[in-house]
Amino acid sequence: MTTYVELSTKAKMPILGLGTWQSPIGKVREAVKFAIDVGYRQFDCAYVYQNENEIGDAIQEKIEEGVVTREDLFVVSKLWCTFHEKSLVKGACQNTLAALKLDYLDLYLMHWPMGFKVGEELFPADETGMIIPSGTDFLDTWEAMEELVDAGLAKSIGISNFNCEQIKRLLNKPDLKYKPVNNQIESHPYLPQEELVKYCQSQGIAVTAYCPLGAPNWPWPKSEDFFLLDDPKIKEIAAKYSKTSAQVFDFELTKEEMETILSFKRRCRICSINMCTNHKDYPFRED
Ligand code: SBI
Repeated sequence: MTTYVELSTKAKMPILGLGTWQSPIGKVREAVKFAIDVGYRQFDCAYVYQNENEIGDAIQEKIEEGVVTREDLFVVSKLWCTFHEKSLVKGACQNTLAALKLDYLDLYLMHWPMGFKVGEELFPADETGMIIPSGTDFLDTWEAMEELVDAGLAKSIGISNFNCEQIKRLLNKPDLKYKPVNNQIESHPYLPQEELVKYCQSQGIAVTAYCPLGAPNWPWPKSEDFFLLDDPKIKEIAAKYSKTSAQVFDFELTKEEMETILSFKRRCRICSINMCTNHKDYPFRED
């Protein structure tokens, strides 16, 4: 049975999605097909993951097999930072749609509030290794994303990695046509981001957590190397229910157990994307 969260557009978003970052070409097709077979209905994709074509093949196969219909699925993708110029947004979305072999996305997110220099390189860097920004403003990029809704390319639009101030700036845009329905942010017991979550929810913005298990396969060193799934307190709670640390969906924790998990003193951001600290719209400056 799929459990949903209702977005401000009234669309129903399955609460559990398959993340596809680092799911390699040659393997992601089987992963997506298997996920559909076992009941996943939300797929979290992005242009920058460079695997959307194979994900599209898998989705098409499962639709052709009659296992699911397009309407059963909730497909999310994200506008990459090198496409923030207003003139590039529609083409970027159409590229993603062509790769996924879909005629609409259920949700299209602005992957980061930061625009990068236009070009083939996904992370254009200067000789010191720091990002080369574009001169774009995310408010303008948002206007181009609003047009995707009117053109029928995206049912809903949202944001990712936006901090509170940036969300306020977007919501206060005088001629805002569509509010973001979702903010996808890093959130796990070592960085629950309760204030940001509460603020988003107070504004009708549903929150999606990324790295919810502490990113055990993170490809780079973590600021303070940690393995959340090995945390003794998490293991203790898991053992009580005869579960693994990662299995959290078919049973309920007590209020006290939730409090224990939310009161971890250790605070670690995994995805701090340090090469962008020079960017005017770098979102994590305050911590
Ligand atoms: C990539 F495809 C390459 C690098 C990279 O670093 C930061 C984290 C990120 C991202 O921006 N969104 C992700 O899901 N992973 C990423 C993705």
